[in-house]
Amino acid sequence: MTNQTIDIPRVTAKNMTEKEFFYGHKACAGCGGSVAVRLALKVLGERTYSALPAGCMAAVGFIFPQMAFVNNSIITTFPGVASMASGIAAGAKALGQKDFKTVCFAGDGGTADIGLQALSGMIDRDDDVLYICYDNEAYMNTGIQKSGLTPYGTQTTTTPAGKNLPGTKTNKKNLFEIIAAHDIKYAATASIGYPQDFINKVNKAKHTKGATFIHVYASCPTGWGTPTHTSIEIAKEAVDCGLIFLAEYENSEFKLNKNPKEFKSVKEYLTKQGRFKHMTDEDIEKVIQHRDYKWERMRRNWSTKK
Ligand SMILES: Cc1ncc(C[n+]2csc(CCOP(=O)(O)OP(=O)(O)O)c2C)c(N)n1
Ligand code: SF4
Ligand SMILES: [Mg+2]
Repeated sequence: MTNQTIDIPRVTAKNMTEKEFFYGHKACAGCGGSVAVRLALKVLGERTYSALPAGCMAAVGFIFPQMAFVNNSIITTFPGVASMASGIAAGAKALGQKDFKTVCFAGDGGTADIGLQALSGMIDRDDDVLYICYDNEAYMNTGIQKSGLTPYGTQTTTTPAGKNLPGTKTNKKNLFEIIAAHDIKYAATASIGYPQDFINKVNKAKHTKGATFIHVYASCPTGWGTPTHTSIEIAKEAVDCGLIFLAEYENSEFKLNKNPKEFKSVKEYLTKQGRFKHMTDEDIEKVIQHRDYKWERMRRNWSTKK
């Protein structure tokens, strides 16, 4: 589908509003999901309706009477965030409202597993909603269970690791390409470790009429077993070692935004996280092989132009 976004005013840390729309929440120190929500709302502005399914951002943001969202926000059913957001966008339009944006903030479980059907419908109808999936690679709010976006090797409470137990045995679902397969107007991957890139993508989606999607990698010190002060660094390292990629899908084409000549060490990235501590060199080699397979395919088929 063609996307006709032209001359979008650039938003940076320097010219971004000083207003806050998500603060006073009860997220753990170093929570990457809360960074993603905060930054996205600063780009989208106060005339934004947010819809959140069950998950950490809903749990930490709606503790009555200490509501953390300044803009209009609602907790939705777990599988229905995208359809509720479609309804909000349609309702506001029917009331004659203009210059508003509707956004979903949903976790990896809420997006790649439980909410996928409603999300697919929202994109198919090209409803005017931006859907942001903050990916902390497990169902964190209920105590770290494996989701469809938990990567190979990860220890979770439903995929334990031990002498005879390997942790998660499957690879992450290829969510970005599942979304792109709908021929959506605009979709992107991002990481809180590359905040300007994330801001640019939210800004592009803000100025795109119709369904848009951003999959943002968001660290979770509690579920990952990482020090709270390393959340941004570790989300950057995930990209630098090639396990997470920065890309866009627009005008029916895939584009790699970052195509490094050399990757940083996967082993270093994995071994500093409690959730991967049990992994053997052989396990790590499997992760590297899968990364290389994916990158070979992306580099062959996707645009790498700046
Ligand atoms: C229909 C339904 N099933 C299960 C739950 C329990 N539940 C609440 S939050 C949550 C975890 C959500 O995980 P994710 O979407 O990845 O978001 P995160 O908590 O990691 O931010 C689960 C399983 C629920 N509230 N509703
Ligand atoms: S458990 Fe993880 S995702 Fe949830 S609030 Fe804490 S750091 Fe954030
Ligand atoms: Mg999650």
